[in-house]
Amino acid sequence: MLLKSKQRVVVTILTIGLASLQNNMAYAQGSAVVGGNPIIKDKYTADPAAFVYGDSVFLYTGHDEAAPGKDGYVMHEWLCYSSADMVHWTEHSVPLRVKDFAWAKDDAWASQVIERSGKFYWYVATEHAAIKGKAIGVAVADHPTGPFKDARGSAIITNDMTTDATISWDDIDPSVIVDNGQAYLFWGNSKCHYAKLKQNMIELDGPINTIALPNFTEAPWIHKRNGWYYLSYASGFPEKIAYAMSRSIEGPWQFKGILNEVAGNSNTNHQSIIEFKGKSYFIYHNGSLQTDGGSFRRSVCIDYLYYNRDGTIKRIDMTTEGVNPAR
Ligand code: FUB
Repeated sequence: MLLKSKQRVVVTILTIGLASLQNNMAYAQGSAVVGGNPIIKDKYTADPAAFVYGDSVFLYTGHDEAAPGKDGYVMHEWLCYSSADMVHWTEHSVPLRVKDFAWAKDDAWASQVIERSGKFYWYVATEHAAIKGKAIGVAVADHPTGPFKDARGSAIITNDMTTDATISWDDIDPSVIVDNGQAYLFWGNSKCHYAKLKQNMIELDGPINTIALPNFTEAPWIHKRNGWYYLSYASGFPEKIAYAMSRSIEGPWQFKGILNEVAGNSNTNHQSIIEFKGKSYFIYHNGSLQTDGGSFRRSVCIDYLYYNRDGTIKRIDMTTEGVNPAR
């Protein structure tokens, strides 16, 4: 009897030990850990862009593949995740790679997907193979998870189309909105540009304009709420996220200050802002994933975003807990 109870103790200890080992393994692989920031724990994800479609949020990211200890962006593909509650995320098979654009060379930089008339348009920044510098391409699909294909066979924006910045990476970070039937493309690094898009979403419909924004670095994100247009962007370097507001999408823009502080563990912060099931979310990246996270191995995080009564936005509280399941 005594022996049996000792055996039970041993079995219990072994069971607890095994469960804890399994938990640790799951954490290391990121397979079974749900909730908290960063939201994706099994690979490095950067430059989030989300949109709501039906009952789900679709999240598109870049994929940081730089080896541990190595500096520089190594990014060849874009990833897609979906969620019905902002906490449980399903990864979809890689829907788009740089090599899907025959004219592109490398660098799957920031992107955004938008739906129009049942088609899904994915605007991406990538390096052009023939025209020096970064360029913006657009892919199209019938479903948010693809398959996506190059919608034009050429870039919609190339570096030689914007001459007010002398760097070769000023044509990056597309953000798109359809407002009262008119689509607009915003983008830029060091200068913030915008242009109208034709109804077909794959051609410019007018001149390229430049918006003066204090300390604009990159990552413009355009969104609209209650009659206000919001233009948030990465400011300075290391980056904070700042924002401006306007009653008209074509400005004038009024600078409203800092929205999110320097992450501390990543030079970039790249934001996306959405509303889902009655709450507002700030989706961004930092370098907090153990053990090799940093500026070139970034991870997408989500925290709540709160508006003041006058439409201005409260400063974001970056947390490790993240958000609760949306219902
Ligand atoms: O991921 C490459 C570049 O870093 C993006 O295009 C920028 O927004 C910054 O996050």
